[in-house]
Amino acid sequence: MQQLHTKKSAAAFEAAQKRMPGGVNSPVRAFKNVGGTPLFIDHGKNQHIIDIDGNTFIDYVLSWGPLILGHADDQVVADLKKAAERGTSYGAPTPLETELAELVHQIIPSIEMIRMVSSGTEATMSAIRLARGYTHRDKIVKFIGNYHGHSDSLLVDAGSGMATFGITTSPGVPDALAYDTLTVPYNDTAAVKELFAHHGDEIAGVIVEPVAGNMGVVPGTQTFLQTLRDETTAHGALLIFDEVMSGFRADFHGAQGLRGITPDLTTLGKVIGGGLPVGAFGGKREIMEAITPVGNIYHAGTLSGNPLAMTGGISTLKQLSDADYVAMEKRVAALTAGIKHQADKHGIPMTVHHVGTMWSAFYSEGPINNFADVQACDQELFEKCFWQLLAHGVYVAPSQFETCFISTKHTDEDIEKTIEAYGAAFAAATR
Ligand code: KE4
Repeated sequence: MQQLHTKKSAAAFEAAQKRMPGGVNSPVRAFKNVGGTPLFIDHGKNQHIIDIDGNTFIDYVLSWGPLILGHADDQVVADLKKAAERGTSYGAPTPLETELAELVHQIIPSIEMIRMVSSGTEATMSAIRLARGYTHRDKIVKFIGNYHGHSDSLLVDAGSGMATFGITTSPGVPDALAYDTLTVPYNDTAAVKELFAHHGDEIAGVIVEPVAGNMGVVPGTQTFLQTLRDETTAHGALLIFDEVMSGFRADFHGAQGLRGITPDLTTLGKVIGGGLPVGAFGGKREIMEAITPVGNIYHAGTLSGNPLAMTGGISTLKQLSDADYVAMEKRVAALTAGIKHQADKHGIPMTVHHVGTMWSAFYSEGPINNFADVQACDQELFEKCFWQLLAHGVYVAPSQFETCFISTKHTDEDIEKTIEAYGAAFAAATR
């Protein structure tokens, strides 16, 4: 167990709060859900991050998903250095954008055509506009506990940082806009059928995390996802799989590859940029060609597809193979089984979920099938164990409503160390 020194982080946090709301540039980093001082990071390498007080951690947050090759992967860094020396952005097309577009299509074939953007929020915001413009309808459907970024229409009954702060619909979203966002409990097939029976011909699109990651990992059931596919097809609405997180994470070929269900549109982010700001939306050619400049549904972006960000994505995706996922999934299975074993040993209520390279430890007997189930988890126990894990050199997501990940750089030894850390955390929490 390392003595957690946070003196420098505390001073850095003090200074940061003077100039940035909450001292952060994204709320979940402020550790509000677990209290205490957020750790300010000095650098990372492979599966480790080192904070400015010199504490070293096995990192399972991995920048909320993007770093599937771990921090500062040698090849990615080398490729980025070369790209930066040639220029970082031209505001003009480059062959690199086509190269990444082709790579994505090979891995996720439903994405016949794609538009690069600079964040997951921009990807989902644009996909919603496309669905509304393409169908000439206004209503969209999302699911309680799903988070699709912070564009107004989607900040209704959202998960992730929204759930962490208990504000599921943000002030500032006009009622008129929220009115056109219909929300349904996740995995509630009957409620989906009911909604379509009453509003089917008003619905432009349904956006869903096919494997939810913004209330912790909660997989969409096959029946639920198939019902979304059937109902949207029957009523002329578009099915949008928000795979910003699950893309290249739930499976190399996305949750759509795992479930064998083809959406009309897919949104991507995180891994597709390899740690640089990249998002994307794409899908059927006839739908995507409704986007400017071919069609008249507007989308634009100064840094969309810039060569530096494209290089981050290309360098990352080119190094990944199905074999990598087999190895990572084996480690995630061993890790979550070990956590569950330790919890049972110490009488801690625990439900573990894992899909591909995504995993969550819910402090609850379970079952965990939707947002309400996650809200019922033992928050106090989560918080206690979170700090104990840090003291034992393990950095997990600082909120029960977030997902943990793994990289190709995590080793069997890391898994063993993490399971031991959980055992020590559970022992301390029950003393
Ligand atoms: P960004 O705008 O943060 O790049 O992507 C928004 C987004 C869209 N869709 C899904 C399924 C997502 O998970 C996200 C962002 N995920 C959160 C993690 N829960 C980002 C972390 C943060 O907000 O700081």
